[in-house]
Amino acid sequence: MSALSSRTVSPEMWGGPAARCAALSERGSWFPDAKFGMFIHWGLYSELGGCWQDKAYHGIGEWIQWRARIPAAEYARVAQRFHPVDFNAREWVRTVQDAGMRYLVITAKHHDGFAMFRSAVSPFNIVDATPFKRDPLAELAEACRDVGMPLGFYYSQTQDWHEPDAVGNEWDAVEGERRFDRYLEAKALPQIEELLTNYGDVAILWFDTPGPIAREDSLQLQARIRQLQPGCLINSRIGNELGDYETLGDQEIPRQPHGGLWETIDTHNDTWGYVAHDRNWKAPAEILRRLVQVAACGGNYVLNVGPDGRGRIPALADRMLQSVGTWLEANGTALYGTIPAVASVPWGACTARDKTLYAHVFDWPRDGRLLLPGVPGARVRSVRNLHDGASLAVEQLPEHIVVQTPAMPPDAFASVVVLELDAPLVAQNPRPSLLSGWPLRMDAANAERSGCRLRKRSWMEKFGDWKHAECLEEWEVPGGEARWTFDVPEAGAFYLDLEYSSPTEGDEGSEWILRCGSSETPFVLLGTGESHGDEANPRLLLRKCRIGLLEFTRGSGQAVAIQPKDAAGRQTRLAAVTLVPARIES
Ligand code: H79
Repeated sequence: MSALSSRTVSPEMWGGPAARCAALSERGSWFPDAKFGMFIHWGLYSELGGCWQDKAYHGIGEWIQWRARIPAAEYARVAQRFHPVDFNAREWVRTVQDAGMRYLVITAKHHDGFAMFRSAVSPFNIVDATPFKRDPLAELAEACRDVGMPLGFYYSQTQDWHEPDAVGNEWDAVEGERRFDRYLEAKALPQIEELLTNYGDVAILWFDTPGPIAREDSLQLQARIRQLQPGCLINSRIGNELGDYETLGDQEIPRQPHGGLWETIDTHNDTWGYVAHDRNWKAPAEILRRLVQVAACGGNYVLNVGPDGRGRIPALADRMLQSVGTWLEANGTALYGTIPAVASVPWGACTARDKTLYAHVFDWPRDGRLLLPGVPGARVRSVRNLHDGASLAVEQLPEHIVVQTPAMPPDAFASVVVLELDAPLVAQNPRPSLLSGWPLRMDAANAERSGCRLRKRSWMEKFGDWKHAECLEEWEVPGGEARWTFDVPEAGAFYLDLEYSSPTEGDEGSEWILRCGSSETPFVLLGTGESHGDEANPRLLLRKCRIGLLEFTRGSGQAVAIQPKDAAGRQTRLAAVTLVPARIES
């Protein structure tokens, strides 16, 4: 087993692609309905709060030992002052509940190797190495059990910077050969056994960064869990595609519906572990938008909280979570236990349950008309606001539905419009509609393409702060083309914007052809530059570029298509095209 090297690790380190739960009925029946969970990153790094020797580190705080190259023995001394006297398991669990979250996953051991639980396996644990001497996981397990909250444990199975035999610590000198099997047998497996034996029911064992872990090692971890707690779910980051459900990339919010059982994990600011100087909090409206977007794609949204070294959840985070919880208290019926409905609507997202369709409207229509894609095979019986129950007038056309909406949104964050159908929602018009008054964004993944490839790109902005985009790349010249087809229920004029990144050097950029109806128009895309700090994961500088104005007449199945005209376009990474209403009187 090789060590993680700073140049060879790609987001594949987060685990394989789809993982499936064969025994979902036994294990994970609660999981797809839960929709919203809390992640807690808490460890010795929380005591450091993103600072080491008066230097502030920006980005993910739980990596501070790695970034400051702190020798394991010196880092271990932080434990002597880790005394989280303000930790209160019941308060934390109440915070989880009040936020409307339905499960909790906490770091039992992160990459630093420090166990946040009583462990006979290694003295490098919170009970034996700190003045605190309590076992917070035991207290949390009890508090969760009392309210029926599923509790999961994060365990870093491959990286352990405290152990010479494990992966990740490349700064401390090691005598002799590194033997991963020795670490697995002597620490990881027995500590996982402790977690599965001493804390009652464990809902999830949450692994991370499998990296180079061998299949037999992942299999051994899986077997031990199945033997001790057959009801425990395992996430895909166990490695080797052995998980019961898939965890997407860190901070990855999908844009398209995604099959199987899965979750997205997200940070509230730009770190998982507490960083005192990170003030980049997502506001409640943004958290809700991300939560609803994930649910509308069929997954769970797990939002992280990083308590500080005293065991306090940052006050701002706490207040914002309460706002989220207040919204869910009123609107949760439109979220919990729902299934995905429409992939993409300009004003928000849709979920469904049986014969009910929920439209989560984040951007309230200004013209009093909310347009939804059609629901083939079903009639709309009635429409109402979830907020006040007021019924709304509706017109059902073959390709879309028009709901008459009041001038003001009933809810400040997102108003839910409830459509009752006469039959369960089975399918929806898969083609997007170009609606007057709304921009229509069409992603790379939704293009019909030839002579180019769809690739998922992930890169870091601040350290450990991941961004993701699916892009059309490797254009053939000639021959490359991407085409998007949509319906136009009402004639109108729209700007075409492209979102792309291109490393092209020089001032000329690349020349392209836009096809729309019978017209063919050349246009140019300037180079945006790209940062190549990490060859495998270049930092994309996505830029929006306005190509020009297009006029559409009414009619279904219309298209825009683009083709590179010269070789300079080959390297372009195209993320999306957006048609933006120009609001020109006809
Ligand atoms: O626990 C949180 C992160 O600490 C953890 N996953 C979430 C839930 C995580 N560990 N690693 N990563 C995420 C990916 C990080 C990769 C990198 Fe690197 C760190 C890229 C550059 C620095 C690995 C180490 C690759 C090069 C050096």
